[in-house]
Amino acid sequence: MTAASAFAAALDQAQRTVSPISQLAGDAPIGLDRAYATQHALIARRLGRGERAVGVKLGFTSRAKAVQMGVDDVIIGTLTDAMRIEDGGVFDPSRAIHARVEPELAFLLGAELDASAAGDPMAAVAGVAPALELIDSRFRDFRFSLDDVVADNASAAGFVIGPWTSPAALGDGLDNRAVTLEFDGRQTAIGSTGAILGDPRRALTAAARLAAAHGFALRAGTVLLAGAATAAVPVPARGLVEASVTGLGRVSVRIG
Ligand code: OOG
Repeated sequence: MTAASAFAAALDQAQRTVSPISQLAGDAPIGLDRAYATQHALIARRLGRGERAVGVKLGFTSRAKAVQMGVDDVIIGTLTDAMRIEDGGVFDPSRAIHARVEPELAFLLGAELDASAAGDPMAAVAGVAPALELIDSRFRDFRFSLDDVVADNASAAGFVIGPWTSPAALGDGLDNRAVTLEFDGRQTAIGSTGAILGDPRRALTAAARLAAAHGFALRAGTVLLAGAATAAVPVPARGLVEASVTGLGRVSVRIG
């Protein structure tokens, strides 16, 4: 049986050399536990090179994404400081195999988010922001099983966070706000925050459950990407990609 460390080495090499690889175990699934062990080993390699873990991301919290990729379980991955791009900054698509972009919502934890804690998970949230996520599967043709994509750190490649709004200033709920994705001012995708588990606050509960089950920490200061509100769109060769969420503002990244 191939060890998680060997899978991690292959995924790490694929990312660093921008060369896609075959799915990890073909038709024989590697199993969710070994998939998360692989992801942790992959992140350990990155932390060993000096990166810092700064957050987590959820995948497949929306139907649009689950249908697009043919999987239907929510998954969790790790964000490092090296993946962060400042709002309005640049993403170089030549560093990715076949990058796609998704409009999202981000949470900033002001306190530890604990799966066993009762009550409103928003109590642990210090800020909410519009976000863009760049994903890039290390697997050929962007095709994978659930275990593969877990091992591949949920396809994480980059993320951009817009302006934070404090929960006290949010006003209306978070469950029905329009989300748009624009390329050079042209609308490319439109969705609703309600696409994220019916209400993105449920992403907090899901993250707490997955973190407890699979060995992730959700401490104060953690950024949490709640998952895409629309299907992912291939990044253009160059140009400006922007997302907006009603009442939360805009966030952008320049491709090129
Ligand atoms: C996996 C990542 C999914 C989301 O927001 O659902 C994801 C992928 O589709 O490659 O980030």
